[in-house]
Amino acid sequence: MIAFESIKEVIEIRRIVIDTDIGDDIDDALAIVLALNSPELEVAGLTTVYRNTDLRTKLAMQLLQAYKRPDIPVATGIGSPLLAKTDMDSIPCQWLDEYLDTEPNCSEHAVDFLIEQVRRDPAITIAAIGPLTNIACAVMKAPDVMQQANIVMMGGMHSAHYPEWNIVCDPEAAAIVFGSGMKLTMVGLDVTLKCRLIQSDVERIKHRGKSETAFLSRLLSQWMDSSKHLPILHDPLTIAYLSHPDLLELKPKKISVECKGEFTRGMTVEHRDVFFDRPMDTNVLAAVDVRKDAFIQLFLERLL
Ligand SMILES: [Ca+2]
Repeated sequence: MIAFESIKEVIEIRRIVIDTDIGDDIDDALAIVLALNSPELEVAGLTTVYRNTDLRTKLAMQLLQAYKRPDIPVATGIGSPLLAKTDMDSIPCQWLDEYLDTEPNCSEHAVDFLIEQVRRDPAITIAAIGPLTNIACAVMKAPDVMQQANIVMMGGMHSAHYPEWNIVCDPEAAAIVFGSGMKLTMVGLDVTLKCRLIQSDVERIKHRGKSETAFLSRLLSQWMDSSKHLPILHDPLTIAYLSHPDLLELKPKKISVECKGEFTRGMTVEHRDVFFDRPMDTNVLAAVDVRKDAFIQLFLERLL
């Protein structure tokens, strides 16, 4: 059997920062744990975004502590969308019964943290699994630095018209990111909706019995009691793609974010030349298909 450290020596390690809205859907926590359990990935930091980011930071730190990685910095980011209205008093993570009562371990603002990470290591990947407010602000603050950034984001949909959550929460931020010229890979509902856990998968996670999974099991139980449905692995698929790119089929596309439409605000719109069935000047690599069974197997192996 090859030791974990030996594996780390022979595989190419990809450094990532995860920009997350952990605390609403359970899939952010599942995605972060998947990243921590992937020897191909080195998590250089987490940044929090959308609504009550102080609370999200506490939850992220609690999760890192459960997995014995309190050394990973968690930088708190922007709660308010650029222009969209949201209820800033609403409490995310209201399904969680307690929070870690400690000071944040990173005093740097998430936007500055992201810029600094890309400045120091342009090969780093930002895994964006929440609304794109922090990343849009980083682009506006340091466009030359962020032009080098590699963003892999969960969000949007190109095969149907639907206002996906991460885009619709801050369409203007998404429009800035899609129009920025950065290397952008979009893992949208087109593929993530195919990746659902079944009850027996959840039971295996809940009853794993390892000390580090006890906290995740508690989150999962409380979230399912509140949401009344099984997890869909939107954010974990985005993380799995970083260690196993062959899980997704990608195609270059030209995609814009609709910010004005009466019925279409927050939707991602694909531009196509319908006469010759070809994309126009492309700005995004978009996931068009997923090896679902291979992904679910990988996900469960890594979590368990
Ligand atoms: Ca998320």
